[in-house]
Amino acid sequence: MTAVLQNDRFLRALLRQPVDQTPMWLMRQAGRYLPEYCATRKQAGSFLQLCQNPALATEVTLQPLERYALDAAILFSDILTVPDAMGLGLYFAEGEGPRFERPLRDEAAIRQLHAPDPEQELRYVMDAVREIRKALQGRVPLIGFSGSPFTLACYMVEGRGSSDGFPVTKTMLHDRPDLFHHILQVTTTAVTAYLNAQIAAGAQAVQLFDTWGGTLTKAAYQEFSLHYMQQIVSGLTREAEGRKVPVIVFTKGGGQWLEMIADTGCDAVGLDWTTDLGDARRRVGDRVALQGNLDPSTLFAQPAAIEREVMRLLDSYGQGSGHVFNLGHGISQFTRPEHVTALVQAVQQHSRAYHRA
Ligand code: 1CP
Repeated sequence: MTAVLQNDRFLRALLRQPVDQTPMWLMRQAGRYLPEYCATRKQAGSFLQLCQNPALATEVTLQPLERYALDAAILFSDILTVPDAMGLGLYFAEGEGPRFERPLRDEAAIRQLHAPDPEQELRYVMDAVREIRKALQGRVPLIGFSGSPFTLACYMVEGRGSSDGFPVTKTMLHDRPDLFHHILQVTTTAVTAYLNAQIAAGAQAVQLFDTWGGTLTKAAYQEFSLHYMQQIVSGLTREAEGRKVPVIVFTKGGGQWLEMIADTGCDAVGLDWTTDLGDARRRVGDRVALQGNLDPSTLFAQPAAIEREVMRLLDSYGQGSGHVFNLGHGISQFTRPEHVTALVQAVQQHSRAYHRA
């Protein structure tokens, strides 16, 4: 028997149903800014071993909930486990971020690409979802996630992160759009099956992380990123355990394209901090909920400044449901945990006034 959900503010806000206060969670809420995360990661050996160990992944997923009154848990994993399961060989060079042993560079390898079976090659992720749901005992909902096909393809072709705009990937996009589309199509099949398997295993909402879609032109964004995210949204299981399973689409740098993103059929659009929350609400109307969008660097400032920024954001969104408070991108590893306490308290304290009917 699955435990009854005790706090459904997050799921309700994503569906624009009334709530008593604005729900919140933080992108990368489990991570290196928490000393207890660093201790568990050390115990696991490496970041990848941590992801592949369902008991330890469960432990770190719950760590931020022990400290802070957050309204959702997010599966502890990484977007790059999917290309790893497609045979690219993920590894982390110490202090240098993710790398692939076999990046996609030649046509033969690209034509052989196949979508993994989530309950086989990604079994450890599904086991983690099941174990986290048990450990949560209905305290808050669990978010599952995946990278968008375009964002995954950036790492798959480049073989690593990039500080200068993924030049190898962009070259393939322009010179061999047929090959690049093939990668995106196989990855779309993989991501759809992966998210549906997470939902079957117990994920109660899912988010697509399109971290690099915002580096494209409008036309290229539509053709190479949005088109595939829309296919995924259409292919997802939208109800489980008698409740809707909301879908959040987050394109970093996607502020110019909110209406198009809302048209994918998602329930909520994630915003980075460069878009004004109030303007975004006026643009999308009652089509979707909005998630975001505190600049993560605000958390380096003193609690009084954090509180001011929270008040400004809540006021910018205004009265009523449909807002999930979050950062505009992942929390920095250099954030002081006490500053997150100040953030969570400020959202709790000041958001109630916006939900009195
Ligand atoms: O402990 C460590 O050293 C690893 C740091 C780390 C962590 C904590 C990585 C490596 N991934 C994660 C976890 C992670 N990644 C989560 C967990 C759930 C959470 O608490 O939110 C999620 C949702 C991700 C998603 C992810 N991984 C994205 C999309 C979101 C974003 O931040 O833009 C991307 C682009 C990645 C790739 C990745 N994995 C790790 C790093 C350092 C990176 C970025 C690489 C780069 O381009 O520089």
